Amino acid sequence: MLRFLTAGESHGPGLVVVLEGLPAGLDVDIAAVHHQLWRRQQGYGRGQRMKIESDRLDITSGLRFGRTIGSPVSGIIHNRDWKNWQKTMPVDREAPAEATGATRGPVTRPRPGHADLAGAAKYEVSDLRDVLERASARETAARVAVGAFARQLLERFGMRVLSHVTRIGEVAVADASAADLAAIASLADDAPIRCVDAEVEAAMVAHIDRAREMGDTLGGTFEVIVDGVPPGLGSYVQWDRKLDGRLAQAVMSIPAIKAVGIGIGPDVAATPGSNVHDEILSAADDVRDTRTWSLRRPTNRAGGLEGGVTNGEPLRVTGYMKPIATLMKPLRSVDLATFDEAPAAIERSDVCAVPAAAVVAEAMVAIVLADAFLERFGGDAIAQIAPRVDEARRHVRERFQPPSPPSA
Ligand code: EPS
Repeated sequence: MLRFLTAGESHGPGLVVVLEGLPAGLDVDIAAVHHQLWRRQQGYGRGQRMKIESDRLDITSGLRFGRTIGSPVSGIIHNRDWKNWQKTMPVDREAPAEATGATRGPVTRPRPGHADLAGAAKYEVSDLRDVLERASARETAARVAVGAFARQLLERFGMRVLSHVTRIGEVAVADASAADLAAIASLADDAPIRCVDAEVEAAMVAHIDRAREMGDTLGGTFEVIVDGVPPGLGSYVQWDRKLDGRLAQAVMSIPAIKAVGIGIGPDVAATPGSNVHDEILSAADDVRDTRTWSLRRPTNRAGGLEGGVTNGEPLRVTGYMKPIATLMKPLRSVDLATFDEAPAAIERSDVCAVPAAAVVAEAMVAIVLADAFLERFGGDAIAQIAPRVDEARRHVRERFQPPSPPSA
């Protein structure tokens, strides 16, 4: 329903996005798109590049008077750093006479953990820059721009996308799944790590400082949460329609993400069923939320998905990020020009980008969820979708409630 492409090299002129499938009639807050791009640039542990960039999406189509018109939304995020790379990254055989920046020699020592070596084997290039420019996580800025539109569609229908960082290297919050939504929602966007526990956050910052001093890098984990999700998105009837699988693919596709968990994630393997599955209780005796069904779940270890279908509980998706592959104290590698053993190349880089990855994962989750939402309720225009959503809500509310007492 919703599809997008991105293009662009890390040190080229910019990143281009094309997003197709947004219904017409969605009021878009363009400042909010820029705000998401800004959020991705925050976080303790980022390197010098983020001081150069100030990402904004220059929108070229799809909107008129701030509203979607059903046509593809497209735009470009200009790389401010481009002015320093015009002689290294020209598109033509020779850089134009007016090109600025340094002329850099070829990169020949692949970094263990980066796409350098595998990419060189695949595309048969001798300068690893041809690989690393596109493999760079700079591309995630484009995904955040796309995600910002998906997120506004979800918000229009009462969903809210949040995230928080739960581990940096050895330092972790005690129980990530216990963090409450209000605390996560109130995290400041410019907090150093965006962790709900201030003491743990201070220890995370110190951990990153130590890693930087050692010339090392750190990974970690983050959780993305979406509340207000209607039950019934995704499906169990075919493998590629299971929403947990689609979310895992989307989050795993973010550079450096090596595992994805839904709800309590990998802990399910070591925990008995009685402590994994979330009981289903009647909400009849509780203060009932009249907007939804008369059922409640005392726990949400399943992370809002059962059978690959949303179950009305908040969606909880955890991403596990490996440490960044560029080490200032490099690992051993081989110079592919001479075949001598040599330390891996050092490219300017970040020490830790877990807080940024959390923002990127919010975008990817929003895109997948918006796609599943449009599958269920989709139409060409917001005006067609809104009554379908209302009707489904009413149906769920009426279908799942205690039978009325027999009339006398
Ligand atoms: C990256 C290396 C660094 C990061 C970059 C990802 O860039 P540079 O080589 O220009 O210093 O800053 O991330 C971004 C530019 C970004 O926008 O997130 C890499 O090798 O993946």
